[in-house]
Amino acid sequence: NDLWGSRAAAAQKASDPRTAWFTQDRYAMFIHWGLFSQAASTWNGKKYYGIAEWLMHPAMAGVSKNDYATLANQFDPQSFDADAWVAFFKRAGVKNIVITAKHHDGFAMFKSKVDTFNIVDGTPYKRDPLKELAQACYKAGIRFGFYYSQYQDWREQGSAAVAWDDPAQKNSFDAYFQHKALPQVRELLRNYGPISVVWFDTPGTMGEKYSRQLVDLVKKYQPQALINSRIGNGVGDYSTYGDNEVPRVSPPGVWEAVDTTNDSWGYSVTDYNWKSPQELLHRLILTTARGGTYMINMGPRADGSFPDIPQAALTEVGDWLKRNGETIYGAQRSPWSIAQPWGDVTTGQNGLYLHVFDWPVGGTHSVALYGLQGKVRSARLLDGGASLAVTQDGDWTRITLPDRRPDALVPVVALDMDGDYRVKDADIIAA
Ligand code: H57
Repeated sequence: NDLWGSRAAAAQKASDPRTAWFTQDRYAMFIHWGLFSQAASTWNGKKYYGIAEWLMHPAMAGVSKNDYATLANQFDPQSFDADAWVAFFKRAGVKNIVITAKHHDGFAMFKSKVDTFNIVDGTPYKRDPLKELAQACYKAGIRFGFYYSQYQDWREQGSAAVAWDDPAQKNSFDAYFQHKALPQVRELLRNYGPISVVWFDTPGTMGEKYSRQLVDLVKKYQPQALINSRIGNGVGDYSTYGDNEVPRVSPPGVWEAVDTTNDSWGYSVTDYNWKSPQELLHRLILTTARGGTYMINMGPRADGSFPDIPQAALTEVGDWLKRNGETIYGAQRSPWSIAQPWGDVTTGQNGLYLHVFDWPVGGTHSVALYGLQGKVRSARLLDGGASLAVTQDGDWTRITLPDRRPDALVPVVALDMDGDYRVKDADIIAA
């Protein structure tokens, strides 16, 4: 069972020029928004503690599809404001977004002629938020992509590995796929302007011919759009790692880490395990340092507003990026394939950026690099500019830091170099 989709095939596509923006931009936002946001991990007054968008599943509340559909009667996101969302994306410093057009619950957050179980035809709201958001993103220069659950659709009997209503009503996967999945993806590709990414999820046992049909559709209407590896069967353009997984060793090819701001993806009243601003920034840096693109998820409330804690956290990361963005946007992976004991490294136009997560306390305040072959011309604090002493002695390069840790969420040391970033042992950080 190929839970996350084949990653290996995407490695060969590293030089595909269509992926250039994706590896330049480095930072994207994922939005999980749907009927599950309305339930927010509760059902009939009882609280559930799994991921909110899985509420319907028997592993959580096990809600029948008819009961679940009653959520649509109340779904009325009057606080949704596409321009306000986009202003937040800008402030957060993301360059691309991916929003759930249809999650496993089968509810379309866009106007669909294929199935009335959609936000325009099935709720009091009657507006198409994806249309408004796509337009607002386009105006502001934010790329727009969508998530579509191609394999699991718990509305459609038989399309998921699990079906808990009436097994007698089971449709075949093929019927669901031809009559709902393909035509809905076609609607999304035709009616929302330029699409940056088509993000599929958990292909499970879906056959290769289905993956190929989806690729053909994307190529026909949006040839520039990138497809993630969770389309299954190795036909995607880039590799998506596991949910909340930042790889420890630099992977080959074009890839992405996908993370939540807490543990749930959809808005949940039971999940307060928010990552701190610093933790989020560390994970963005660790991903960039391994050569990947980082996509961070937010789950808006059903009314279209964002919860305060992750919104504030992502704003802080955005403020850091305003002052230090050159270490992320357009930056390349670290010459080392793993992180340093004190933080991590990215490669810029003129040298290396050392992101110091753990400021040394006591002794000589220094960070050390093992095995760097090229000459370091000078070192300075990136934000503030104070120049720092550097020594290079055999295998060790040492930079002396000020005693007092700068106030930044993550202080950065910029090393000015001549372009020689060879290291003696890329996967060894200390002798
Ligand atoms: O959309 C988000 C994320 C991007 N991928 C989706 C998730 O909803 C798939 C997550 N699947 C993880 C998984 C594996 C086994 C079952 C869920 C709650 C209760 C039981 C489960 C989850 Fe399990």
